[in-house]
Amino acid sequence: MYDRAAKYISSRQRLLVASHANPDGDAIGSTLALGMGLLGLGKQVQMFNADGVPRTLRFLPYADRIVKHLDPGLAPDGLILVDCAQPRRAGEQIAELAKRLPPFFIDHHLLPGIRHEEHCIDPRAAATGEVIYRIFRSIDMWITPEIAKLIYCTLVVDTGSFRYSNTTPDVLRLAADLISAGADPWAISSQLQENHPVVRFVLMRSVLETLELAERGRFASVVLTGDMLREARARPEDAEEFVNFPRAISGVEVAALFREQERRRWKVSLRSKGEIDVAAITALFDGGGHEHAAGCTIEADLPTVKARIGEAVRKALHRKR
Ligand SMILES: [Mn+2]
Repeated sequence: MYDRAAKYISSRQRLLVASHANPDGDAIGSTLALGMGLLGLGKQVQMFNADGVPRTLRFLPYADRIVKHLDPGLAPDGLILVDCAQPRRAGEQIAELAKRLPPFFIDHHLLPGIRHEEHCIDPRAAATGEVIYRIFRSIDMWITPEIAKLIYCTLVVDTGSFRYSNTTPDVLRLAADLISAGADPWAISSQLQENHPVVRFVLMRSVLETLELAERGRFASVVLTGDMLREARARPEDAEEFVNFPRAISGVEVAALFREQERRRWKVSLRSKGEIDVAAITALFDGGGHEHAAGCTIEADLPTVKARIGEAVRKALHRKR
């Protein structure tokens, strides 16, 4: 599978690398690591994200190289989507381009509807950054200290700082190699986790006020409204990972964050700490994700959204017992 990526790259000269909008550390770290690696190989490269780089990730090497608007002069002969298996999730510009330039996917999630044998998708990898590292190693590319930092960041983010079950011996060996290659664990973790603007905590206070427990403490949820954002003078990205608070409560198996997108339009993020497959729940509402982290968007008022999700969670919890 890694030789497919090497082949795709070697037969192309002008590459566009993009990931999903509303990007996380794996999306941005992977875009930059791959893009910079390709530049090092002498390719013409454009790195794109429809939403740009969130404030929390701007410390990453080369972060200012990611553009929000495609350079019409590039005329790419290759389109690589990292950590993003649907062109429409990368924004309209990419979705439009993907119609004439079929994307090559580099990812660590198996996805329905994609011919995996034509792409580079390794479900054993903890992060897309790990897949990119293995592609680079398969072509004997030297890992620069900057690329090591970028890939290390993808691991920290996608393994929850080496806490989740995807923290395999291979991941820790890879992390050790990246530290040897120049990644500084504390420099990266402190930038990612101890560098928040105070408005994040003002927002957190209002969100925690909404905490509700149901199903005898097995389901916990919080709400984030547009008014809360405005009152705290916060940006949507200041609420990153808020769904992890209800999940951290003892006894909780499923956690939800109901987030107002616009009037009567709610984004629901679900997290599972136990055996409940939350992707099966969001699939009922046309959403996506995986077993432990999934999301969907529902158009209705908040009580209705809560009732629908609550009912689906109740059924899932019931099926388990
Ligand atoms: Mn990922």
